[in-house]
Amino acid sequence: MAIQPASHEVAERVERRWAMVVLIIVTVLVAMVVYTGLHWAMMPPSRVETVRPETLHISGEFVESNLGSAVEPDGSVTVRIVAQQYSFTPQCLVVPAGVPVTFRATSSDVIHGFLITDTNINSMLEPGYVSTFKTTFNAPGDHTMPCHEYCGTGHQNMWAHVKVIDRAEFMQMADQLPANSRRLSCVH
Ligand SMILES: [Cu+2]
Repeated sequence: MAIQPASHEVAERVERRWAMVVLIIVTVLVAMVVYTGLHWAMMPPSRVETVRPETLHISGEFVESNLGSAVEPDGSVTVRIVAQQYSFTPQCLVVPAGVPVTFRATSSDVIHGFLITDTNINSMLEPGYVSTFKTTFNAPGDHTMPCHEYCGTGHQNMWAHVKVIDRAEFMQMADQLPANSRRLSCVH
């Protein structure tokens, strides 16, 4: 009859094996964070900017008439967005290709997700905080912007469109805006 190893030896071997598995998982996850951070410029927000979610619609930069795309004096574009259960305002964004675009977005109720397909934009929108993101769209095209953070029973229907158009066309649209409005969107 073979000599059975003592039970504590077996336990030790099994524990060491599982600890190794955990160590490998943690190492892979850290490597993924470093890789996406360096190569896809995917970063957590670097600063904290607060806003009062209960007065978004009354005053400040997130009032409805101020949402959408605006051309800044330096030629860059700022897009302001509000997420709420279960839609984004505006529902259709229009931005120029080849121009630095800054997104400023927040939520008026619960946590929502902010992701634009085929770009490095992937963030969370939290009530009380402004999420900012800078990017440049290389080429004209259509992207979708789904909410990818479960936010309630209507979550799966929550998404918006992003239309990237030619720079000259965009600037022409911006020039044709009425004097009382500086914001562009493709919502009709
Ligand atoms: Cu949502």
